[in-house]
Amino acid sequence: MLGVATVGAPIGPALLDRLPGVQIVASFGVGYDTIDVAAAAARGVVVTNTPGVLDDEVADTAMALLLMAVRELGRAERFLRAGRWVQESFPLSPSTLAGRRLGVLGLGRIGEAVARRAEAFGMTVGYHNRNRKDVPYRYHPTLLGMAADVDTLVVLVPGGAATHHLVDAAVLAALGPDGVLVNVGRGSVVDESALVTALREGTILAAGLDVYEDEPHVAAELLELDNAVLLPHVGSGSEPTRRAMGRLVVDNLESWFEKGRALTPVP
Ligand code: NAP
Ligand code: 8YV
Repeated sequence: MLGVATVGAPIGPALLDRLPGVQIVASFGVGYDTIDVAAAAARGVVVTNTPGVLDDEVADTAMALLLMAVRELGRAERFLRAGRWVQESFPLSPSTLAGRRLGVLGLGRIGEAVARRAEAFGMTVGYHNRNRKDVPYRYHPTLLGMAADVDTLVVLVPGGAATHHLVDAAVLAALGPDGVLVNVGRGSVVDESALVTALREGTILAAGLDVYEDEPHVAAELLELDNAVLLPHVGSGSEPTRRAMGRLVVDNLESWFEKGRALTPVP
């Protein structure tokens, strides 16, 4: 076998050693935290991902989660479907979107697409990356500092050891009681048990999640919380976007085997 196309399957040294002829691992997705890139590089194996073609879809999902969380829209729909509208009005949401102060943890390709949308919704935008960028948004050198300055945190850093539990109890507390957390990055970035406590005790207002620590298993404590909007990792999940991702996987394989050059190798 000369090439492997994968959808999030763990790829490490043991598997690579069993496939000594492999030249390329073409992953269906932009995040590649399940692939041991160093082990691949050490064996001369190229790893590719699908950057860029899903930015708008995932950013739209982040905004949908944010709106649903702030305006309690999932809860409102459940209320209507339960036939309760004929007896009572749905309560007013305690908070609103316009005027919110957004902090993006991971202002990369998708983070910038979220920032553009947030501006159009009347929000101010700041960000925390390891490196400052040439963008018109306020840079925060620390995540805790940013969390203290904003009331809305959208997580878009990659998964992996370097970002594990970056969003912990202290960061959540700093967001404050009107705080909203949206995670479309990776579940491992957020300390889920600290998040459950914060949502339960009202340390923050609400959360919107597309990703979890133990997918596809979602903690029972999260399922019980009305102020958590929960999606099953569908950030990029439209047919057009998944087709574009699939096309890029194939284009990478074709380019590698025809021209000896991958189109979107990971760093
Ligand atoms: P990207 O362009 O590489 O952006 C990632 C950003 O995170 C970069 O700006 C990077 O800046 C920052 N970053 C990385 N490590 C950091 C750290 N330790 N602390 C602070 N900032 C850090 O990636 P992208 O294409 O926007 O995708 C981002 C992630 O979204 C993916 O890795 C994936 O996990 C997730 N995703 C989820 C879905 C979904 O369906 N929910 C779909 C697509 C992608 P610096 O290097 O300067 O730190
Ligand atoms: C999934 C994603 O990879 O691109 C990513 O990093 O998280 C998603 O697009 C995709 O759903 C395939 O599993």
